[in-house]
Amino acid sequence: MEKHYDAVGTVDSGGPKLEGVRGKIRAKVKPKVIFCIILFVALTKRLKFLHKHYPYKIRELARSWDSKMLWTFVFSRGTRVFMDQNCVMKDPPTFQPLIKTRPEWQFTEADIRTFYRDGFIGPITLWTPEEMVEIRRKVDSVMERPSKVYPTAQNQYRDRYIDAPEFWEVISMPQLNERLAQLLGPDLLVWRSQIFNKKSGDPEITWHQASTYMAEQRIKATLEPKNLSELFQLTTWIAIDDAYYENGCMHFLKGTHRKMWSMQKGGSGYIGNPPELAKIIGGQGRFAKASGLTLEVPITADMIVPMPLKSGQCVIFTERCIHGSPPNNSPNRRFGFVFRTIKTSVQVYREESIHEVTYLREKYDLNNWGCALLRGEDKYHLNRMIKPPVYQQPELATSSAR
Ligand SMILES: O=C(O)CCC(=O)C(=O)O
Ligand SMILES: [Fe+2]
Repeated sequence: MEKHYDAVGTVDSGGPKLEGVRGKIRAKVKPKVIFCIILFVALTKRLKFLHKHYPYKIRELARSWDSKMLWTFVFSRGTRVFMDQNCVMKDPPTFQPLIKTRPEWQFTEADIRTFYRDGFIGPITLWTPEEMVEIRRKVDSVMERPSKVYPTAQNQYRDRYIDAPEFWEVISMPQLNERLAQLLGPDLLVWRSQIFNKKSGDPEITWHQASTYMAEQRIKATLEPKNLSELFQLTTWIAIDDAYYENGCMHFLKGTHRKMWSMQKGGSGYIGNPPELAKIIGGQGRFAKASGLTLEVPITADMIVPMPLKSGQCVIFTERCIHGSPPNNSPNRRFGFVFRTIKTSVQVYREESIHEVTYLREKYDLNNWGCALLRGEDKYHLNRMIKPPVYQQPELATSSAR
């Protein structure tokens, strides 16, 4: 075999001119190939014992990036990338709800199965329109106060569960955490809350997904679960106002949570020729413009699930399920209150004092940040904790609405 190769090489050499070209190519390619080989060897998990001696960025890369992520990036010459940790989401051993609760909050086995099939569950009714008048007033009042969590940040609405008792009151309602516990287990932490106030005329939020929120720092996972392939995090999206198509309600691509999809640099926000709605959400809105990347997911009409919500309803989903929302073409705001929950075995922001969200060019000083115990017990003690703020007038009785 080797002899044949040599012979072909000699016969096909094409004379001194071609040899010269080959030499030039070899001279150019070799250092790159050698660099890649060294990088792969250095980052391989087999050399884990050495990783602690690497410079910070290489060390974190070795920890969060697997070989598929590295190969994809290097062999596409940086045009394709995994923006989050490559992993699969497996079904649990049983679809039985993980806790028993009051009948009006209890999911059935079929509900849990549907959640694992689709990646989300909703709409779920939490509060009546009458109860929402007071909740809306309280949530809006927080928006008028500056944040004590990140006083110097441009975004004053992030993680206000830490300083705003009105937010904690909403998040900690049993009709919410009893449902989350059926999917995630009895011990729960809140690690982030956000406001998605899409005003009239605001653009779409383009298709995206996350597993460990690695996209925020690119090389380092934000969440570190014990097992990447099980469910460890859930997002709850609560409609403070009605959310419907014209004001840009949430949309999901059902079933896309099973794996993390690679992304290509630039592009139009979608691949191929998907239905018009997929193109609208794929558009050039905030997320796409900021990251300049397109998810390599072929979208068909049957995958797209709109999630219009009445004020007081919510949807619970895994952030791994691709989601996004069209522009707000209505005269009204579309106000979503979002919080993110993890199992107590997940570590957040390991060794970080400033958290960077690279695609938004935002930085958060974590000095006042901490997780809050939402339910159960924290047996792991992996995270810095805060004592949730208590609202002084607990007159907001839990609703019996489903
Ligand atoms: O509010 C939206 O349209 C998007 C929200 C979202 O991406 C999230 O909650 O993870
Ligand atoms: Fe999201």
